[in-house]
Amino acid sequence: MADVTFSPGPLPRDAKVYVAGHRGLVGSAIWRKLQAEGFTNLVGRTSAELDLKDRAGVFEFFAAERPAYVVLAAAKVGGIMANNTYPVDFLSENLQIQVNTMDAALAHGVERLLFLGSSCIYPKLAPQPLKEGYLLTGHLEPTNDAYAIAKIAGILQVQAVRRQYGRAWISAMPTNLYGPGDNFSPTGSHVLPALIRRYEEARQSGATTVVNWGTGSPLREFLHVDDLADACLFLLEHYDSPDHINVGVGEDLTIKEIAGMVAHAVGYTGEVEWDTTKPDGTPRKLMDVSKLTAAGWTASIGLREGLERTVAWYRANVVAARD
Ligand code: GFB
Repeated sequence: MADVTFSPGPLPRDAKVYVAGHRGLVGSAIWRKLQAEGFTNLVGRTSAELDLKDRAGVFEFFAAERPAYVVLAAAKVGGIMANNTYPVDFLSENLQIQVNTMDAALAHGVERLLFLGSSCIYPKLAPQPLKEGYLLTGHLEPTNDAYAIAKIAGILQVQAVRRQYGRAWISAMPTNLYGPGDNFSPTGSHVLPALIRRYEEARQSGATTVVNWGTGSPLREFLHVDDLADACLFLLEHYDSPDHINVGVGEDLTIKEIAGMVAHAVGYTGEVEWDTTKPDGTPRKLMDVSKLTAAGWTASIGLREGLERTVAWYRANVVAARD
């Protein structure tokens, strides 16, 4: 902590904060959180207004806006099939977004930046729960190695900026996320929104069978995105280290179990089949959250409650928008 001019403590509520990716699942939750906490000078750009892959455009944006703080929540993200099918896009687009944003933030004097990664940075067969120190100790899960490599590069860039320039930049690695504003595309989404949509559509149409992907036996941990947003502000105000820090709930369940919870939350009572030609992905990725817990933060939204809220959001926003 001695290598930086930033001192952890409350961020001034009138400071200019740039939330990169403020329309996405994570960025929009962080935006809501900062607004609720009284931040009055938030800056965001849609991808149509500012393409973070456009290096010159990103530098122009930073020169004009000069944010004091940056939350880097912009990324190309997707579920297991999207990652597996489009590795070039996940590698190249994420590297460009990160490098451009961090280079421009460095050039324009940003002292404090939070970079967000993912639990898929850890080796496929790492011991569980995943401690931060397991990074780069083994082979990655092949279905998302391209995305993981981009995120690992981001962690390294944050560390390099700290080492070379003494800036108080930090990295947080959230576990699998869900919540309002998620992508509910049947082929591109993560498992939770996919199940919510599939079960809801089956309930509405009276279908008696749904087909999920894989064997249902992999274990996953789910964090509500509003909890992540709360953790992000906590970290911006309290955490200052070159080492990335895990953000999760510290508990996981099988995909079959989560499917049962989604069926209950949605009110689907039919049969469930498993298409084992679809990939399972990594068998387990449970975060060790002891570092974050010791720092003073724990998640507060239980999975049952979070699921009910997400189903309600889906019905009010996605289903209603289609009707
Ligand atoms: O959420 P998910 O796509 O991502 O899939 P990962 C989790 C598990 O749910 C896998 C199963 O075992 C899937 O086979 N699953 C069952 C389904 N039915 C479905 C379905 O309809 N859709 C989806 N998507 N899955 C991603 C990575 O891995 O996790 C990203 O690809 C990122 O890089 C993200 O890190 C958090 O947890 O396997």
